[in-house]
Amino acid sequence: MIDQLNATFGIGEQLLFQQHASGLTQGIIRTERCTGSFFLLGAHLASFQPRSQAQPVLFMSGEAVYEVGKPIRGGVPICFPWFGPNKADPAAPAHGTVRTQLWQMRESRMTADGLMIALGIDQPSFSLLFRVVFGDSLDMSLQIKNATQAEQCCEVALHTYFQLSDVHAVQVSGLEKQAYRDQLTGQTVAPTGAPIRFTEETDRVYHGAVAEIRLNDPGFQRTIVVRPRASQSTVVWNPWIAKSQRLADFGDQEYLTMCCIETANVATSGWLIPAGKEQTIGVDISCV
Ligand code: TA6
Repeated sequence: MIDQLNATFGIGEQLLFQQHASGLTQGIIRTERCTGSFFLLGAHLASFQPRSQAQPVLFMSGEAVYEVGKPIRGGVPICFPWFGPNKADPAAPAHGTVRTQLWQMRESRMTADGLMIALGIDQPSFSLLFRVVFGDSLDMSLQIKNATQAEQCCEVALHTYFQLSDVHAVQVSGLEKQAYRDQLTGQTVAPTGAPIRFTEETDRVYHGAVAEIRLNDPGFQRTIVVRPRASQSTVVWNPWIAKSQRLADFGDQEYLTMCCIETANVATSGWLIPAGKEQTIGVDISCV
């Protein structure tokens, strides 16, 4: 399996496949622009660090579980075809089915912008193709094709976990003019006009397209710039103290060094894709 992957998709020392300690198959990227890694499980991006950065951009929990059928805590889980609990089936896995299934490598090559990989998975109703360019920035595109003869609805989220120096020191700007649904209270909250700072459990779905969101982190002396594409929802999450203690695959103190800014189309912004048609959501993540 590993030898076959390296023979077909490996790119010298720049893209190597290996077996992770857990037994999962992992792709390791080392280029002049960045380092990175991903798992075939869930097409899960696990790390990204441009050469310009002394700190990783993506957060990974030290308590993460690496097992087929279970989600990996951190990096970029792909939530599809629903977000959060399945409203019709409480027994169904949270955030859909594809993040806990094995995807297949479809393509890998060097491009002008960096090292591109593409992974795919075919479901009964949808075919997904996830393209990622590891360069000076991290650029993700998830193409969702309706593989049936009838229109299909779906939700999607690129559930990105960011590494922080200190959650108390950061602020998130770019969503000041967006109303949001507070997932903890169910209330819709009017635009605040102010950047987001984390002082408690935060779980918000902001509606409306935005050009960019800036995560300013003075402790790491950087600002992470998130540029969504074809996204009408942005989810902002930090579990804070009590929820961190309830999450078995997340350290009790890890809320201090992470937050999620998720590029999504969920709830009233979910997609209705006509028969045989496709939609693509994307995001570019860079550091300045
Ligand atoms: O994106 C925010 C959220 O929906 C939170 O409510 C929390 O559940 C988080 O996702 C993580 O979900 P998970 O199923 O990965 O534990």
